[in-house]
Amino acid sequence: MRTHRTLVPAVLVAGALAVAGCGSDDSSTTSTSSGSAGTTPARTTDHAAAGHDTTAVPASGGTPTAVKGGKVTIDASEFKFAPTSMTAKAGKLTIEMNNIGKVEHELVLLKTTQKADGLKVTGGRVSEDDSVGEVSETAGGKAKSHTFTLKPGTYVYVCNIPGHYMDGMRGTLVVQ
Ligand SMILES: [Cu+2]
Repeated sequence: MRTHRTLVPAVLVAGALAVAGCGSDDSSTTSTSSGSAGTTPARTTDHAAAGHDTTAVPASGGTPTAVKGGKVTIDASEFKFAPTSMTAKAGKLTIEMNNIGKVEHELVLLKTTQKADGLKVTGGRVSEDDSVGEVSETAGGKAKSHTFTLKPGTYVYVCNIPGHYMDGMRGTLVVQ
């Protein structure tokens, strides 16, 4: 299963970069597309060659935000977090979730080596067995904080309100 799983994030990263307007070199590719998906590993290297830093980009895409001072604000909305990838130092980290959306969101932090977009979904939610804490459900327009004590490793943060993870509410945190 592992060899199969590695292919998917590569394609997703390529797609995410294209959506983010990373260069204009992709504009003509759709004209020859005949619907056979998943054949574009070359596109990732094109972006790397164009000077975009793809080496440290997790599956969720974007350049990791380096958290300084042990505190970070993550914006939540329908249906995403911003930023979607972060790095932080081990120890205490206060995450303020600022719900700039209209519906309720939460932020559950999971210590896992799985990719942010690779968690198993059951009934619209992911398992919280690996949870190290959470910013609990917060209404639209409100903010709430939680202070975590984090060991080095990789973490994924999700909104685990049914359906929200699948709709894109996930991100990656690397603790050093
Ligand atoms: Cu949500």
